[in-house]
Amino acid sequence: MFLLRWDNKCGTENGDRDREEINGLIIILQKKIHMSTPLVGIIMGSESDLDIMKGAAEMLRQFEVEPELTIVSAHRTPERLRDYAHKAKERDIKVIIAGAGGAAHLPGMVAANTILPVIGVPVKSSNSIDGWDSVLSILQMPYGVPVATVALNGAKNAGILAAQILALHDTSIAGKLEAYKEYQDDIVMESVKNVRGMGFRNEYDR
Ligand code: RP5
Repeated sequence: MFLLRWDNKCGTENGDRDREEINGLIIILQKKIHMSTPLVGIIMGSESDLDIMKGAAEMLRQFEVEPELTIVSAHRTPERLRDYAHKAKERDIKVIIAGAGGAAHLPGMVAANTILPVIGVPVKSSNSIDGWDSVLSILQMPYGVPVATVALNGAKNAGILAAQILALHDTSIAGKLEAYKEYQDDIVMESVKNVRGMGFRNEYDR
């Protein structure tokens, strides 16, 4: 529709004004499209990780960051892994959250193939030895290829950490993180009141 109006009026005074208007609209649309491209990529080795990994997406949504989320398996889809990691930066992803269980090489291999920060989430999966296998696989990255590892099943913290990284250049996300900290403070103070109400002595909060 824009182009039709543009074509019809080209060369006239009105046409010049319309063209400026249209160029302005195009810039706004481009900015909107840019804003809506995902800034955080959440990937996991298997659909069986989703129950845990969706926690990262839920947390990011609290800060009004809509991430993308998909399955990328290091050992079942090694080419997809390389491709995802290589293209992430040019796709404007700023942080990758990667979760896996068992011999969890996904976060490390993604980190090996991109300069973006990678947050690793060890998942306690069905094939796991109490989660230690994935904790150590993700945590103990050799020198040169870091993966910021959160706790076992700590996808929610991965979401918060990703938001904190984005907040370095986004005051709106930073504001939401501040509010989240205050909310956590309020929750604890509510518990302090509850516990006190149960008759326990507390001289500190007198
Ligand atoms: C890992 O193996 C996955 O990340 C998952 O945690 C675990 C089990 O995968 P499935 O056998 O359930 O697909 O690669």
